[in-house]
Amino acid sequence: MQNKFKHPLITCLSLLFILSACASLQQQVTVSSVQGMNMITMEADSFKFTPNNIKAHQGDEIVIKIVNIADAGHDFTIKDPQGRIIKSVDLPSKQTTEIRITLSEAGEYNFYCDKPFHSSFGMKGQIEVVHK
Ligand SMILES: [Cu+2]
Repeated sequence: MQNKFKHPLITCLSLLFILSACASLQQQVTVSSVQGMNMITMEADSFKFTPNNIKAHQGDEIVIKIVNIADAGHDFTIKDPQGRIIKSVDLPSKQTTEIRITLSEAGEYNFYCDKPFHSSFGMKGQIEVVHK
């Protein structure tokens, strides 16, 4: 009984490992100023965010406009450099959601989709916040 259970679990874990290895960071994109607003447009799909590697400046309030092109609902959750969740927003299928975040600290803000297993499939990324 235990052996029967072990094999599918190992197969599943290996698959997750392979998938997460695919989820590498894309080329870094810097938040740009559009009519005085620090904007970034992002695409959410099953299972990735594009871009997933963003650079911004400390103290700035940024607007992330996320277009969920997938047939499935997703989520955008972001943590500050201390690992505290500062925002968690639903991204309904085929809709555009705008998220405002103030980047008060320098460091790495990690974001991900909090739906089960989506982040291990690659739905994650980072905002690197640097001093002005
Ligand atoms: Cu998702």
